[in-house]
Amino acid sequence: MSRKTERQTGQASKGEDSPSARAASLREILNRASHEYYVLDKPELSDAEYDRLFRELQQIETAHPELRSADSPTRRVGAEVQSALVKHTHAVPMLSLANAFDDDELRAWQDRLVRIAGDDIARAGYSAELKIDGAAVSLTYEDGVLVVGATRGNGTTGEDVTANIRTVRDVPLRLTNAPRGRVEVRGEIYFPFDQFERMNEARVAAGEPVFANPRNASAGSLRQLDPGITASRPLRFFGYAVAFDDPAKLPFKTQSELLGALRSWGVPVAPHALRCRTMEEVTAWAHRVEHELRAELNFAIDGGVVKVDSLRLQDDLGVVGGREPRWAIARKFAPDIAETRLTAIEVNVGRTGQLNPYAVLEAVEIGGTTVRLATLHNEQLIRDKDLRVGDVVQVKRAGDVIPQVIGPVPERRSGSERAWRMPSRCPICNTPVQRDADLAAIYCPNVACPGRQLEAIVYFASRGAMDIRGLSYARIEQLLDADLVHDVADLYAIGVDDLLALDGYQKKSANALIGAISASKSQPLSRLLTGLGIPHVGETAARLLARHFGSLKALSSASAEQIEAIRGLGDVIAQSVASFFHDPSVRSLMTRLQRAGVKLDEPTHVAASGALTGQTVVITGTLPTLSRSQAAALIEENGGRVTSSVSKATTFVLAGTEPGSKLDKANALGVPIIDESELFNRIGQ
Ligand code: 0OX
Repeated sequence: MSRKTERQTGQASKGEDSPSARAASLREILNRASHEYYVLDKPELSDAEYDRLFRELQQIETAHPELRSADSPTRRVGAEVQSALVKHTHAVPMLSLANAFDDDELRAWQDRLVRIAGDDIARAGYSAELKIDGAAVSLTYEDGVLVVGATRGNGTTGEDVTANIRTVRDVPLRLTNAPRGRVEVRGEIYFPFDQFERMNEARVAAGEPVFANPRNASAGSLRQLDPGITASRPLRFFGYAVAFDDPAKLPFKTQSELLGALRSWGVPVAPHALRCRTMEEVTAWAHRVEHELRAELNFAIDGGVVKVDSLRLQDDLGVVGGREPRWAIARKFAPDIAETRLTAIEVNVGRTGQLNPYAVLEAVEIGGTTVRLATLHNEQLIRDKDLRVGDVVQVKRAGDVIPQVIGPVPERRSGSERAWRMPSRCPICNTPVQRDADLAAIYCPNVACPGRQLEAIVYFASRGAMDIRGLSYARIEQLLDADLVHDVADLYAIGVDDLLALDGYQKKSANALIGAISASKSQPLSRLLTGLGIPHVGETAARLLARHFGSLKALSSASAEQIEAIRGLGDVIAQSVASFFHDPSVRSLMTRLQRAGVKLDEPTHVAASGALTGQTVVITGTLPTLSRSQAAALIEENGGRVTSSVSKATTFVLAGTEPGSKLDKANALGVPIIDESELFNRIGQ
C-alpha cells in the first residue's frame, strides 16, 4: 500500500489549492507520516519526500505567517530558547501510586477493594499495564490540537514544557477523531535503551559527561530551556490516562477501552497491556513481565500498574488523601537496590586507552538478574565514596542498564577492609600508565595494548559503526586469545577454517560470521570513520567528515584548518582528526584496510551540477524558516559547499537575524550577503 498519490504528494494540485488549503493538506500528510513512522513503525513516505513537503510547508508559512497553526509539524523545530520554565497548574491533579512489592500485597489490595465495593470488583476485572520508568507529563489538547505539555511536578503544579514536548516525534500534534473540548492525555516521556546507549557513546567520544540512566536523560532533556537540545534527544511517549472536563462524553467505560481509544486518537500506548478477569491472571501477567518480557523491551520499566478496569467503579472508589487512587496500584519488581560484598576492584582498558575501574561483587539478585560486576567510573569517585575492598556496599541497577555501586555501608566494616589505588602499570600489557592533569583520567599509552584492541574491535563491529552482526564481545575475546586478530584490519584476513578450529563454531555459524565481516567492507566511509574510534569523533562528526571529503585519502591528508572549516566541526575535533591520521601506525592500518577491500569513500552529497555548483557559502544567524542544517543540506543539494569561516574564497554569506562577527568580516572583505528568500530565488524554489 502506498500513499504516494499525485494529490497527496502534491505536484499537480499545487495550482488549484489556496495556500491555506495546501498548508492544511501538507500538515495532514506530514503528521500522518510521523505517526506511520514513529508509532506504527510502518513508514509510507520516503525521507526525501517528507523533507520536500516539509520545506514546502515552511515556505507557505513564511509567506503567510497566519497559517502557522499549533498542529503544524514545522512547530516541532526551531522554537526559541526560553529564559526560564513557567509553572503550569494541572486542571485535574496528576495522581501518584501506592506500591505492592509482591503477590501477597497485591491480594491484600484486592481484599481491601472487595471490603469497600463487594462483588462489583470481581465483575469489573483489572487492566494490567507496564509501568514505564520515564518522566510523567500531561498533554492538553483543545479540539484535538496540542496546546500545552507540562511536567508532573508535585502533581498539582508542574512546568510548562510545550516547546520541548512538541519535539517528541511520536507525540501527536493533533489527535484523530478525539472529542471536542479540552482533553488531557497523561503519560510518560521515555528514552529508548538503544538510543540511550548510542547517545552516551557519542557523549564519551565527544568528551561529554554521560547520563546515569534513561529516566534522568528523559527528565533532563524535557526541562531544557533550548528546545533545540530536546529535539536532538530521541525521546518517545506512551499515553495511559485521560482527563476530560466532561467525563460523561468520553467514548469509553473501562481503562482497557481507554487505552484502545488513545490508540485510535493516534497516541502511542505501551505494549503488553492486558485485561485480566481475576487477580490470578494479574499475578501471572506480572511474573511474565518481570521474568520474560522485561528483558526484551527497548525501554525501562519499574514494575506494572494494576487498575480496576471499570471507570465508574474507579470513581466510586475515589482517591486517598487527594493523591493516591484506591483503584490503582503499582506492582513493583524485586528491589532495584541490594547489599553485597565488594570482593575486588579491577581495571579494564577502554579503546582509547583509558583505565576504568569496576567493582567485582559477591553475586546478588537485583531486579530479577544476577549482578556480579558494577561500574565505578574513575579513581576519584572511589576516593570520594571512601570505598574499600572488602566493604559491604549498596548496589543499584540504574534504569535497567549498568549496575552501579551507590556506596559502602560503613557500619558493617570489620577493620580488615583495604583502601584501593589505581595500578601504576597497565593491567593488560604492563606499560606504565599516564595521568591526565585532572587526575580523573588515567591512560595506557600503548596503542597495541590487547585490552585497548579488544574494546576497539568491539566498537568497530558495533551497530552504529561497521555493524558486523554476530561478532560479539565473547567472540572477539576468543579471536584475540587465539592470536587470529590484533587489530580491526586483521578481521578481514580470518577464514572459515580459522573459525572452525575454535570452540563453539559449526560450518553454518563460521560461514555466517565470515559473511557478515565481508559484508561490512561495503559500509560507507562514515561508518568506518565512526568505527575507528578517533577521539572526539562520534557518528555525526564522522558523517560530516565523510560527506565533506568523500574519501579517506582526501581526509587523511587534510590539515586541521581544512577540517575546522566544515560547518559543525570545531577545533578540538579538527586537531584530533588531523593528528590521528598523522600517526604512522594509523596510516599503515588504513593501507591494510584498503588492501582487504574495505570501501574508503562515500558520495560527498554535493550535486555534480546545480545552481550553486562551485560556490562556497557561509551561514550565519537565525534564518526565518530553515534550521542551519536544513540550509546547509539545501545548499549542498544544489551543488554548493558550506564552510564555517568567511574568507576571500567565500562566494556569499547567507545571513539571518543576530548574525554576529561573520557579517562584519564579509563586509570588510566585500563578500556578498544574501537572505533566505534570495537563496530560494537562486536555487529556483
Ligand atoms: C506508568 C503509569 C503511571 C493514572 C492515575 C493513577 C496512576 N508509569 O506507566 N501511572 C499510571 O496511571 C496513573 N499508569 C501507568 N501505566
